[in-house]
Amino acid sequence: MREYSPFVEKAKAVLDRNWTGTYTMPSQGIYPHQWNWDSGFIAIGYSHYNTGRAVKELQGLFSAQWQNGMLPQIVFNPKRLGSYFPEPDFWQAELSPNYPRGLLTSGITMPPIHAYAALKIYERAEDKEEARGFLEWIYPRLISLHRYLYRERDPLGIGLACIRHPWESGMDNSPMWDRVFAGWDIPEDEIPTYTRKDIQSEEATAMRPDDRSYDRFVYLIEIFKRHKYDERAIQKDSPFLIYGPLFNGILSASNEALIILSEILGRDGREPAEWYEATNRAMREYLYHEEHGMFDYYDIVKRRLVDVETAAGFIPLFSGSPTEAQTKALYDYLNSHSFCALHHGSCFSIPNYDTQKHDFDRTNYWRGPIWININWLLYHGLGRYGFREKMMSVMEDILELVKLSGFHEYFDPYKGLGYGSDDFSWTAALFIDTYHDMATLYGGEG
Ligand code: 2M8
Repeated sequence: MREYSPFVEKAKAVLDRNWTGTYTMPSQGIYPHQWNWDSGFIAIGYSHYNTGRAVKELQGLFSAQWQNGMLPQIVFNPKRLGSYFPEPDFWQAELSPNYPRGLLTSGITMPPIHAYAALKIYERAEDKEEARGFLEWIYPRLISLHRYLYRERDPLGIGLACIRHPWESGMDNSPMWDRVFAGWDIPEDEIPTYTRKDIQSEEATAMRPDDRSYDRFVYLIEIFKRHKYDERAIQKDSPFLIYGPLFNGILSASNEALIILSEILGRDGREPAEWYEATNRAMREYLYHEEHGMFDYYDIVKRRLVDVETAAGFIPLFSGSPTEAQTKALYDYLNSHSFCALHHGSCFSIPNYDTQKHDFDRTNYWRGPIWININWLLYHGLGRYGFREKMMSVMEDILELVKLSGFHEYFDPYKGLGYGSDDFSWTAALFIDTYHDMATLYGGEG
């Protein structure tokens, strides 16, 4: 453990550099605004040593919550406009009657890790009275977010929340979207003119989503605008409506956190308890892919599983959703050659996509590299089901990758090289959290 302790200070320095006074940028270059689930993970890192910042991080984000409860994917910093695409002029979120007046946001959401983060902030806060005040503030907002997801994002009424854009999944250009996009015939004139800001160099171009994917990303935004962000109208018209195991696994774990928050605050926790049961049941029933032995994405428009094997398919372990038989199958697959088995020796766990697939790409964004937030979710899931040795190896790899290559956005599963942005905030924040968890396991400082 001693070898990793200097990196805790380095991680804090990364977060200091990215802290703006009101929120933490995911990274200085490409992501200068506030991102939804990034802020949740970042707050979990801060919860170990700076409750004030953890609270501000979530308060800033929730101040931009829409009137229907939706928590936007991006809260734009007016002083930093110009370097990212798409920005508010493209989203035109003000077309929606639910838009938060006076603020600039995008028109989609992201995986709701925030109730989970709020609970961690409370548990680790030294001043419990003050932390309780924060919980009183955020609790109704969290309930309103989850209510929105169940009320407006479950077109089949089965207890799952759907996403209506790949960016809502957090995994922008994952191979699963190739399957979903297949067969879409978009007339050229329905794709608006736009200029990407994320591909300034050849290296970046090779590691970021391709233009064809971006055409589809912006095409979907055009549909949202056409319907003034009305969920029901979008659901009738859009070719992209997906129930997924990453979004719902996180939603479910946050429902579980809401049950505990309700107890802490002396509120009625029946609603989150019902959500928790319903979502777990629906994941087992609708998202489990028997032949793959893992969870999958469900395409609501095509009424079928997407048929893809990404690390997202293991995330329901995080929320305690799978049955015993499902858990066994999940573990066998997770700990196979496909996702870097224990004692394999020449890979880091856990690549984002089955390494044996023809379209696995170890350097391209969400098509194969290791992402620290996904591995953080997975080691918690493994721990929850008692897979201690595997859990420890995933934790060690998180610490080792950072020690080897720095606080990068994503990592090569074979060489451990760091790619994407350097000084990436959730890598730093979750390094801190993993370090503390590991220290606790070793019985040292925690
Ligand atoms: C990436 O996504 C943004 C769009 O949200 C982008 O590619 O421009 C993803 O890795 C996403 O999960 C992450 O939240 C965001 C900011 O770190 O970057």
